[in-house]
Amino acid sequence: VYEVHEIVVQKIGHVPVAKGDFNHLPRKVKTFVAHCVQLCKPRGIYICDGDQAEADEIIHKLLERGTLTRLTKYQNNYLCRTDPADVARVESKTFIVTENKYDSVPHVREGVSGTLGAWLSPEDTKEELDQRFPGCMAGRMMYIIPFSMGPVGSPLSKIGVQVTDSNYVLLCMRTMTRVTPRVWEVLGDSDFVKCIHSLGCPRPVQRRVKNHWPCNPEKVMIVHFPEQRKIKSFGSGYGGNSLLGKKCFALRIASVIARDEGWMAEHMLIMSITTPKNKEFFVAAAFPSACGKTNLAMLNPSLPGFRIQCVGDDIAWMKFDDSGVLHGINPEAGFFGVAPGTNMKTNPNAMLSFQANSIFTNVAETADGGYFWEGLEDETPKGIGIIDWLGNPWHPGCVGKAAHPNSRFTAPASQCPIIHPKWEDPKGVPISALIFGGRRPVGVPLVFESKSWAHGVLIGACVKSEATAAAEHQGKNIMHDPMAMRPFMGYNFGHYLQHWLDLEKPDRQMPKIFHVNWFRVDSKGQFLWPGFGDNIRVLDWILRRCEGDNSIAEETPIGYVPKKGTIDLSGLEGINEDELFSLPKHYWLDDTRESKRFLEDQVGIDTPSIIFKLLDEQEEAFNKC
Ligand code: GTP
Ligand code: SPV
Ligand code: MN
Repeated sequence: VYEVHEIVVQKIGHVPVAKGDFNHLPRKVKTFVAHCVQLCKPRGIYICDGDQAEADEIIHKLLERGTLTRLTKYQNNYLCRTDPADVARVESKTFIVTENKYDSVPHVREGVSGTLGAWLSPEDTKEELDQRFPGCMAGRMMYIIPFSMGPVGSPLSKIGVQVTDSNYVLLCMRTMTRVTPRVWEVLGDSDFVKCIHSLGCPRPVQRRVKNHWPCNPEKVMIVHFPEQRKIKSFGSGYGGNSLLGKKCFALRIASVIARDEGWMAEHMLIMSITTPKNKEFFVAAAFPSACGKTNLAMLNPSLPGFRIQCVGDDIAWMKFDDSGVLHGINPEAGFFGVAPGTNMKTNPNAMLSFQANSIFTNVAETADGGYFWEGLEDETPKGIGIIDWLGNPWHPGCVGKAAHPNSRFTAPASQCPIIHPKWEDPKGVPISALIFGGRRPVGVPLVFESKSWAHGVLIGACVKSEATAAAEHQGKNIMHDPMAMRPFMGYNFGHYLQHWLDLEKPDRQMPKIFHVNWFRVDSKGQFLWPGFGDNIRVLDWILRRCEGDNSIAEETPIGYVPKKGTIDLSGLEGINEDELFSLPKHYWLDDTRESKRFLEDQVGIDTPSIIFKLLDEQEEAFNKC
């Protein structure tokens, strides 16, 4: 025990400890930090405690430097404009490193380039990292961040330690994870996930820093060592590249831990729906990046009598308990949500979550100290001056967008008006249904249900979506994004499908599996479904199926679809049910064959045979139609 006010003068080698007590860190953490210091050569180390004074100090520094601007319209809200070259995840520079290649990625067909994760050999990785990390923090502070994914001390939670030379990253990690010295106590002598992040801009800087946002886009590299439970990220300060608790740990590393320990780490929201009969259900849903998870998780229902509460909006860790019920937690503590499109009509609960203590990255700014992005036109004073995400004057009708399409808000989940009282329950919440979805402009009905657990795994494996701005992909092409996990797989996707299949056991209550599509369009390109709050109508049908109502569904080759008139459309006008639910035979024959080709090409011999069998059955059934 040491006095809070005692000045601890410590050094690791020649590097001074600017804050915290190195000697009181758990032994394995000391070894890890000493290794990072030796490698990265920072000017000092700063052991974070997660308290408010720390946040105030960091914010003050970032304001002074110009990385953050205060948004004076709200309480403790800030705008950050990044280097325009550092705005999204960089999938092409993200790798999994294992001794055996096929532990990381499937056997891809010869001549085809793999899309389900990228493997790098330990030798090549070492060569690449040796060109980046030595001395990479020269002249910068190294922050040591203790964090818990999931409630501190919950049996479902996991601990990580991130070192970073970015205080913006520290600020966001404080919101997105639980940063507290209690983590050191819970950790003791156990192992933790080692996270090393650097902006890749040692001082004196070699490249011109834009927007007070040091980064190194030419040398970005994000590597995962699942066997060593270690992550190294270089060159980017942006979200999924730098907040290592999120996609790197909670999905890529955790999916491997989950396979080893018999649970699931998924790119899923978790929400609760209470029906007018006062019955509560929890569901988890997986949509690819920027396809509607945050919006669904906080939905404002348009049908009377329903109540929605949010548990999480991006990642779910789920495990079957002793009585065979799947329980899920949200391992995160905040929302890192897509800003454009968010407004009081589409997602009032998100809007209310970020009125204070939030950070806005790459949005536009109004002259009265507010945020602005596409979708806020009706909620922004007319004619007010606007500065776009690049720092230039902007007005409606300008060529470019005001906010970057992947601009984001970072807000504490505790501020969400509909956060579930059990969102931090260490046991998690019981999951009744799993829902997949994506942006599918043609062919795919509003909702359908799998015929079995295995068939649901097939539906997940066939998830496709129009590309979005969350990563570096361009254009409107439809990409496969199986289980909404394509960019987040930590191991061989074929083995992952087998893991899902193996989860089914006779003594378990397997959740029902569904697929939804809010994005089908008519011949003029207009959405056929209003979406957002009206998605409650689809959830209502899903829950009636979970309760065993067999009168509302009919079997088709792709699974069960709603019988006509069984989705509550009361109060909605002009819904073209026939078009919304049609299953064009030729579209689906092509789609089934294309999915089969995709799995043959991308997953090859690693594909569980039942998956091909079910696809063949689907093709045969359509041929008979
Ligand atoms: P990540 O944070 O990248 O994982 O994204 P997400 O899956 O949480 O997506 P989010 O809810 O942020 O939505 C992304 C975009 O889709 C936003 O621009 C939304 O306005 C839009 N969107 C969400 N739900 C709907 C819907 O039901 N209908 C339509 N048309 N658009 C939607
Ligand atoms: C996603 O792309 O799915 C996100 C944003 O949630 S990021 O954290 O950058 O991955
Ligand atoms: Mn996401």
